Amino acid sequence: MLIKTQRDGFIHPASSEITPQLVYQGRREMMKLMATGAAGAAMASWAGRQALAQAARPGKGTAINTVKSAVPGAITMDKVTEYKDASTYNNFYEFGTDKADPAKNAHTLKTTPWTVEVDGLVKKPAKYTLEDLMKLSAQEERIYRLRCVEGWSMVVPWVGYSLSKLLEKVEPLPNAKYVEFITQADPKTMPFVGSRVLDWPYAEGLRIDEAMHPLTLLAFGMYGETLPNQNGAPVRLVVPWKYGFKSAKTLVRIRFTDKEPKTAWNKAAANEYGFYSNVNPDVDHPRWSQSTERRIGEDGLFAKKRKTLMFNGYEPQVGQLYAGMDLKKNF
Ligand SMILES: Nc1nc2c(c(=O)[nH]1)N[C@H]1C(S)=C(S)[C@@H](COP(=O)(O)O)O[C@H]1N2
Ligand SMILES: [Mo]
Repeated sequence: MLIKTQRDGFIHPASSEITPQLVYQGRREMMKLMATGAAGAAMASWAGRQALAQAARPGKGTAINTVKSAVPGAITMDKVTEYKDASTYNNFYEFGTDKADPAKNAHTLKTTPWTVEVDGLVKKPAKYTLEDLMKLSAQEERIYRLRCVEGWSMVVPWVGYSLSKLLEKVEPLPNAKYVEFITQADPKTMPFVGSRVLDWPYAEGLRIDEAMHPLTLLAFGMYGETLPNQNGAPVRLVVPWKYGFKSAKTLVRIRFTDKEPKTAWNKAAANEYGFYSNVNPDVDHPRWSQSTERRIGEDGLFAKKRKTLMFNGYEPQVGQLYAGMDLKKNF
């Protein structure tokens, strides 16, 4: 009980003072816990990591006020990846295929004005300005693991809210079964749109129950600030139990459909990238194993040390979505 109170009592302060105040507050929370003797090692490290995540703020983006997420599984105890690693080692093919390319090239992305259209099989199709979209629900901080199909993973304090908050607003029709995510494809501001690696726009899809799952995050920021361009500004998806490519960046349209949407990587190589793409250590990529991963900034550049977990460790939260399915066939 005490631990719950302590956690819930951890509220982010407003804007300009975030860094020093949170570092201080994180420490104070820890001290209080130690003093009462109620601090499990886990709780102490949770507070510590909150402080760490905030201390890593770069101070370049605009601060976003957040509340701590109450969604089960939304805060992992893993050590938060350094901001500098999470923002310089990226996949964002619109800006090049090298991991260092997006951080170098994405400054040309134009994020204002920005609108996101939500339509298809819904009663109330709508078009949101970014500002309206950001205000639709309270911005939460969630610390998620994200695992790339290529074998690296990161732990990022994302800022956003459950995608379901948006999807409910448009009132999906009974025949809507899937949600398609369509991203920006502007050759004027995205130098590699038009390259033959992928079909543009980069598109993704989820089954409706996956899209509505509270862990599926519509993200506007990370590390307490607006997203840097290379991480998918101004708005992206984060689906923590699936391989990273499902987490589409620069969203412009969300469409409800009755058929499984075509997805960019599945179109590029259907035998390598299935529709579900749940993180699964037992299903190898045709060209490499998926049983281990390398945590960026932690395990050394060439070491692959960590065992990959089923559903990226989110099995307690999402396992039941796939009850009775053959996950080797539906990879
Ligand atoms: N529009 C778009 N979204 C994308 C990609 C992309 O190339 N274009 N790459 C995906 C892949 S493969 C991964 S692993 C994650 C990486 O997110 P990060 O750079 O924020 O870590 O973004 C995903 N979203
Ligand atoms: Mo990826």
